[in-house]
Formats: sequence, C-alpha cells, structure tokens
Amino acid sequence: MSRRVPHLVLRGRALELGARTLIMGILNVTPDSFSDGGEFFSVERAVARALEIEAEGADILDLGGESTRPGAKPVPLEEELRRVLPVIERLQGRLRIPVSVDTTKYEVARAALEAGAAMINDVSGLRRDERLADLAAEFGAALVIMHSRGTPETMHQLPPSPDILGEIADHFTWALARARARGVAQEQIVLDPGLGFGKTLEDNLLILNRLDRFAEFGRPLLIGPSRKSFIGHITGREPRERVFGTAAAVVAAIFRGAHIVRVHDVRQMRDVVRVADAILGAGEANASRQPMF
Ligand code: HH2
Repeated sequence: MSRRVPHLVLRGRALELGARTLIMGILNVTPDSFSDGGEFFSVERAVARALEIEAEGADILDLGGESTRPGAKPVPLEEELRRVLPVIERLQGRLRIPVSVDTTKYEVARAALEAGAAMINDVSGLRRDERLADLAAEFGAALVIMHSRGTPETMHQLPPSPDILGEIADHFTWALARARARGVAQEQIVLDPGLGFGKTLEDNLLILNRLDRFAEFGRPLLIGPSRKSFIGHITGREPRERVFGTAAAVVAAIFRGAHIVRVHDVRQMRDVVRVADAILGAGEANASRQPMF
C-alpha cells in the first residue's frame, strides 16, 4: 500500500509525507485533560516539556489550552489565551519543529499564528467557526480538519451513528469544500476521523480498521488514539497505563495508511513508528538487502 500524498505546506515549510510516519507530540496546558491534565499547567513546565517532546523525536508539537474530553466545560477565551500564548511566545526561536495550536476559537488561533504557530488543529472540523479556514489561508498555515460528533459537552449523550464511516466522509467532503472556498490550498489540509469524539467502542475500532477508506481524499491522515478510553475499555487500564494499547493502535493505523500520529508518549511511540514503517517498507525498491536477525 502506498501512503504517498502531496507534501504538507505550513508557513513556507514543507513536510514530506508517506516516506515515514510523522509524530505529533501532545502538550496540554490544562488542569483537566483526561490523561495529562495539570501536569504541564505552568509556563515553565510546559516549555520544558515542549523542548523534551522535540528531543524525543516529535515532528510537530500540538499545544492545547482546552480539554476536549467528554463532558469537559468550555474554557473562556481569555483563559485559553492565557494558557497557550506565553508558551508559544517562549518557544519562539528555541523549537525547530512546527507548533500546532489545538483550538476551535478564532481569536486563539489568530494569536497563536501571530506568535509563530504554523498549524491549526480544529477538532470541530470548521463546524464551530469557518473563519479558521480564513486564518489558514491568510498565514499559509496547515489546517487539521477533524470529525467530531456534537461538542465535548454533548458528545457522550448522542445516539450512535448508523454509518460512522459515511458520516466522517461526508464531513470531510463538506469541510474540504468550505476550506477551498475560503482560499486554503489542498496542500495545507490534514484530515482526522477523530477517534473518541462521540464514537462508540465499535466505531473507534472500525475507523482504525478501515482508515484506508479515507485515502480517496488524497490528503494526509492524522490519527489520535493516544491513551483514549476505547483502549481503556479493552485493556482495563488507566490513561497513563495505556502506552502498549496505544502502540497497537498506532501500528494498526500506520498499516491502514495514517501519515501522522498524535501521541503523548513520544519517546516510546518513536520506536513503535520506526519499526512499523520499516515493516511497511519491506519489499519496496529501496528496502535493505543486508542479512540481519
Ligand atoms: N484528541 C484530543 C484532542 N485533540 N486533535 C486531533 N486532531 N485528533 C485527536 O484525536 C484529538 C485532538 C483529545 O486528547 P487529549 O488532547 O489527550 O485530551 P484533552 O482533550 O482532554 O486535553
């Protein structure tokens, strides 16, 4: 299976996709994120973790100031800005990898881009505010369009979708058209089916097992299984104990065509991704011919 798609453009930089899986390292500057809430809730700790995430081998840093866990309360604009902006400002000139801002708010995305962020990670997939696409166009930033059912406050009360894959594909079609209409180039867009966002256990497993269905869009696929509750359901483990379960989901996603994996445990997943990529590349023209065991 080929994972080749056009490269991703973010503010004058180009990230090559498909040759190897890219790692997006998660940094939540929140008191209440489901697995790392409170851990990096000060500027100093967040900056230190960001630099560590880069040193551990991440290709992109994803910084968020609002938890999206089921039932999470929305964070006021001023508070979200207060959480993420100083961290981005302090990382200017110190971090080589691009910074993505995990937000659905126009003002937060704008301030983050002005402070040097290169990517907007919109878990509402343009449903909350289409002007995020205007910002991506204006700054030449990358835009992650994620599928979510409902909002974090309501998503756990929704009835299951009769056709989750079709629902996600319809959303991608709609959001790609909206982004294009607002001037975003295809090369700036990443698609994410949104594991855990209003989906059942079966939905999450189906998304992973059928991820290749979304290859038809010709855009990089991002997948975020890290420590999520579907892994907890299967393994019976608490969020921080879900590293091996996350690894299994990461490998499955890579074998079904994921280009970018969004993870907390960057150091561990770097090895996971490297081995999975090596297996996936076996038999291709440039595979190593050295005997080894
Ligand atoms: N998952 C979370 C947050 N943002 N963005 C994308 N593109 N894809 C995801 O799957 C995704 C995301 C939820 O995980 P986390 O950031 O660890 O938790 P919280 O939302 O509680 O801060």
